[in-house]
Amino acid sequence: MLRTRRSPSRTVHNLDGVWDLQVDSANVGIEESWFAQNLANPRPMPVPASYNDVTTDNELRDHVGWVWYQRLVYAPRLAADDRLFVRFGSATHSARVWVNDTEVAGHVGGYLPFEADITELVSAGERFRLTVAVDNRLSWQTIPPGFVLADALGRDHQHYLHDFYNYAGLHRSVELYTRPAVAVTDVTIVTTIDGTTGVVNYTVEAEGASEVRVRVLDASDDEVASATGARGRIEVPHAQLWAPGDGYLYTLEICADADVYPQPFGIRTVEIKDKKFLINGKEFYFRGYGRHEDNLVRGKGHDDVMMVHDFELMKWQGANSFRTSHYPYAEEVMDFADREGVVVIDETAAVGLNTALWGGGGLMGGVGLPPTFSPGTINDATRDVHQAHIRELIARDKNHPCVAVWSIANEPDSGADGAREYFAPLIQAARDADPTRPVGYVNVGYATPDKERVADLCDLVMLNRYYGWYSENNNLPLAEKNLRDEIDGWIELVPDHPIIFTEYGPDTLGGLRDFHAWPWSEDYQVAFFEAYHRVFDDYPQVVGEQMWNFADFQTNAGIIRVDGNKKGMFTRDRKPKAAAFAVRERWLRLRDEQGS
Ligand code: GCB
Repeated sequence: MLRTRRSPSRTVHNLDGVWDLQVDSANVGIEESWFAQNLANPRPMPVPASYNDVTTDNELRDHVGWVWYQRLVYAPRLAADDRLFVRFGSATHSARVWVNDTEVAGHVGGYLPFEADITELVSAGERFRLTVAVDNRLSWQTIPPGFVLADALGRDHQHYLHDFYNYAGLHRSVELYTRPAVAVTDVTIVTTIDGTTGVVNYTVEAEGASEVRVRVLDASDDEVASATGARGRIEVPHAQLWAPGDGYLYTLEICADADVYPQPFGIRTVEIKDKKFLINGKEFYFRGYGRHEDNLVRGKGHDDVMMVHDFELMKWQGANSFRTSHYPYAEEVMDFADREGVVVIDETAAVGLNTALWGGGGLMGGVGLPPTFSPGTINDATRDVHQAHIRELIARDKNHPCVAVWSIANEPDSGADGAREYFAPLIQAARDADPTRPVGYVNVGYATPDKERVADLCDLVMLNRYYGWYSENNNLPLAEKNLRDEIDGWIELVPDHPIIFTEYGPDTLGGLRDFHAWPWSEDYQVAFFEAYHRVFDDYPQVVGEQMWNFADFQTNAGIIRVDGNKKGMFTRDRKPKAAAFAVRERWLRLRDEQGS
């Protein structure tokens, strides 16, 4: 889906601000047509934000089910033949939308945009009532999965199989936008490099347009090439490439009859060759983090201030990449990564397809669950939802030069019966949607090479490992040995696959120092990373290190989490722990040695 962009033929009206919100305590709002009038008992709620931490009300924070957002909106005046759309950056996890009394949109999946054409339902210059019901429930047929169980008091609880708080609400901007009736509705740009020439292959969708013209504008807005037709190949002589640390962007300005749509893009290639990860034909080593969209008070609400600050911290540390663990991030973040030249492993929201990890022990709040892939858990219907989600993600993010890899899941039960049958069609779906980027999934610690059933279908191995934390705690020498042994196993299993470590790190209480570098101290985190990095440096097959996590983040309640997960190199309010400085030294050195 195209991002909203202003142009001579398009306007964008931002609807962010303080909306009305009402909790649907008994989940009866739809039956009772709450959309048909002003909410009876609303409270103020900022958009974008998670609603959970904004107030002091437990009922709202822990609510399972629907909440209702509402506001009045002036309908803008339209030029002749223009269409008016309402667009949501996301609604977590599912939503239904009404304009006055008419339902105009519904969407399932909490991290991707959706929109509706509302032209016929509103009158220019008059106000209409915009109502959005948002449901935070997860089931075995949602991505991510979860299940709701009532306790002995009859109160519903949402259980989920992932280690971050189930923040919900309108996390991203809500916009009205206008565009001509005949308009650009999609564009796909694929670039290659031929000597010093950038080759831009493009395909535009603009149903009903009698003429499509495109111009390539450089970063100074000067035209450097042009073409006509809905698809074509354009050569940009002496192209300035998009590269890690150098986010040079061109714009493909598309004119389809009266519509003008500017699509930024970068000229670059990504590929895996001879076990190396190449960007523009040059070896690339990933330095960075798994992250979360997570902040004080606003939860997962997008915030430009925090976004720019986080990128500043990443740059300060010498990072060149991150993974959108464990869901698609806001479009603003992807745009900014393009602009800053930060390389992204773009991940779906398929986290927690793993009852073995979450159902058993009890440490993570397990309640005893059936096998991961079974008719009553992750089944064919889940796979269909997962597949649709992969397609939606790639449709949204395909033109971002920052995106170097598709990660189609985090820590699924990849050694279990049914895993290969589940994943083979999904990996194929990702390849069909985008034949140009490597595809993989992120492997869980216990799905070691002897158990693994999916890795050979992928282009690379991505590993989350916690030797020295969840196992071999306080025994880094043994952790180091086991890590080496396991890498040897992967090299034997999939000798052509490069390996990226997508998670590794211990929980660390900011401010706790210890002469003996015990677990939970800042000193242990420093020693832990030193051990892992020593290992990585010995294996040319390892082409990246993304530690866990950029910053501390909120999780579900549980006996191994104290106000959240503390594996950040920065605290939740972005103060550096000792490891932030130690790793900075390494990453700046690697940056100098590796050139990006
Ligand atoms: C993992 C998960 C991540 C958790 C992390 C941890 O393997 O992918 O979501 O937060 O471990 O800290 O346990």
